[in-house]
Amino acid sequence: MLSLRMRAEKEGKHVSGAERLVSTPEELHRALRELLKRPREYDKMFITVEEVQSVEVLPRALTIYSHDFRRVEDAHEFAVKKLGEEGIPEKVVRRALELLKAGANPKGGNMRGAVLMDFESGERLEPDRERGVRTVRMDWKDRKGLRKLLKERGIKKHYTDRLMDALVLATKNVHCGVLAELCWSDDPEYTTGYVAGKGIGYVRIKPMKEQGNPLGGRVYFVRRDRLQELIECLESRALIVETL
Ligand code: PML
Repeated sequence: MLSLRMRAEKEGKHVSGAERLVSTPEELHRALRELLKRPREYDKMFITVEEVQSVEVLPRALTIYSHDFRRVEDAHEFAVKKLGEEGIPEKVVRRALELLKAGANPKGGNMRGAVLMDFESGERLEPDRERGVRTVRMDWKDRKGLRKLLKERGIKKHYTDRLMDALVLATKNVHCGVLAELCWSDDPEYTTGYVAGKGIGYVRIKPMKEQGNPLGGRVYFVRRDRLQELIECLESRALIVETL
């Protein structure tokens, strides 16, 4: 199996990233064409194709829920409540919200990967604060079949790769031992974000930011012990999720 990864930059800043696992040359070409079209604007793109030896298979993804609010403030309060249900203290969630609002990269703007946040103290634990930690090497077994399933369940009228990419990523995170996650997009036009965890599932929340705002990213709430094992799982182990 091959891992295909894309990330794009504009003026030195991360703008887009995506990931696929493929088994045949045809799938590789199809996925490559799709990922090349993904970033709206960029001046540099990196494509990595890499052989992966062993792949774990997970039967189901996290369950999807969706909630819409009128104001960003209300959406954020709801995120605090849901992450509280997953055992993340309010003050830690508020710290994470402030971090993503301000841009978590110490050099300004977005990070390429995620913040690792100690779920008890709110301390940042990722070894590199510009790069963060990237969850890679995960994909769906059958993307076509998922379109149908999503439609049937009335969760999403139209399948989007963005939703499916985020869901498979959040599912891998929980599988690796991330306690909970907070995310919204760095795409200025996309205001839906989510919180996720083993108990609460994948909870889509809109709007997590104002339209036109280019800041976004991910915070993973983690236990500080066994950090190296967690990072190794997120960045190195390959995972296929079978269905919703
Ligand atoms: C991203 O752009 O990578 C983050 C997308 C988060 C929300 C996806 C969704 O559920 O629509």
